[in-house]
Amino acid sequence: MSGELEIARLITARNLALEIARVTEAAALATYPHIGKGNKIEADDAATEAMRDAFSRIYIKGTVVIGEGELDEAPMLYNGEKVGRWGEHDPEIDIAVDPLEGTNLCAKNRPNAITCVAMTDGKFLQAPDMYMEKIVVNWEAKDVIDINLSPEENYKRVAEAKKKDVADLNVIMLERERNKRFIDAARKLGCKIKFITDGDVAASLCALMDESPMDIYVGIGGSPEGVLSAAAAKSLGGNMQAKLAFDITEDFIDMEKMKERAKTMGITDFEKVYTLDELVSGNALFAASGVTDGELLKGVHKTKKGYSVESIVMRSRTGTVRRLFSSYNLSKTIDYKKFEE
Ligand code: VTB
Repeated sequence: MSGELEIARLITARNLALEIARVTEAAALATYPHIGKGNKIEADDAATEAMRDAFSRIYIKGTVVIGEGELDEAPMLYNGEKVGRWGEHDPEIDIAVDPLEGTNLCAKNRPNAITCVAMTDGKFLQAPDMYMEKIVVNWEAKDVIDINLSPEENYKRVAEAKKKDVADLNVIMLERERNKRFIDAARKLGCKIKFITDGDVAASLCALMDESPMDIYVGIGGSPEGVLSAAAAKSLGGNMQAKLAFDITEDFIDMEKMKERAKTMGITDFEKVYTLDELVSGNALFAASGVTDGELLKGVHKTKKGYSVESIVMRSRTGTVRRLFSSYNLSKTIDYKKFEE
């Protein structure tokens, strides 16, 4: 076998999701001193720094396309930052990160703070960091959702697809005034609502995974979180639709400015429905690690020997979902630097 062929074989045989789990793990471990300490900025900074450092050891030509913000507002993992080793034969990958999804949840030690990374060999939707209306369901209901229909109609269709009474439908959403029409429709039909204070990537995972009783994630959250959720939806064979929310009437948002920004990113149709393939084209990878104990992932804990952290990794090409429970033994901590010279 020629050298090139061998390299090509090695590259395609790689399951990057497993390597990426070490990146989300590193970020989760770094949040440990900040869990429940009331300072979300410090927690986020620690996760971001650790995630960036962990990426520097991965053999990819990575570009952060959805990161902590634009270069002028985010010194690390900013949109456009190159990460990875950038070796000659390394694969080119677009990356979306949320080093700490649910900074408030971490600072207040509430459930479901996670660290997450998504990757694609295609493209992620490029949108401004703004609000996005989302609907996420698992494989059983993937063909019945339509974000342009009323929430009521979507709840009924999902209940029917999942062969359950609409009164047993578990709807999960952010508890926000802007979600009123999703709440009213669920109340009218008598669905069960699970309100979360923050963290709609974890909530989307709940709607997607068979381990959780949640049936549908709906409502308006962040657009970067939407893209990360889409990578999970694609990997798990579920579905997601989204629309950028240009009609939010909250004082602190200047919608005209948002529209201008969107236009510079090539978005001119403000009513456009984004399908799963438009949110993430190509193959998707998704990895997340728990920060605080949650429904799907245990958080980071101190153990007698070091730390423990739980992660989940998945990819769309094969549909494999892996759970990793990692115990770190601090007495054997490796000094990676010495292998890199
Ligand atoms: C959303 C949601 C995130 O913050 O961005 C939310 O997608 C912000 O909403 O998961 P508000 O502006 O109403 O607070 C999270 O919940 C956490 O980053």
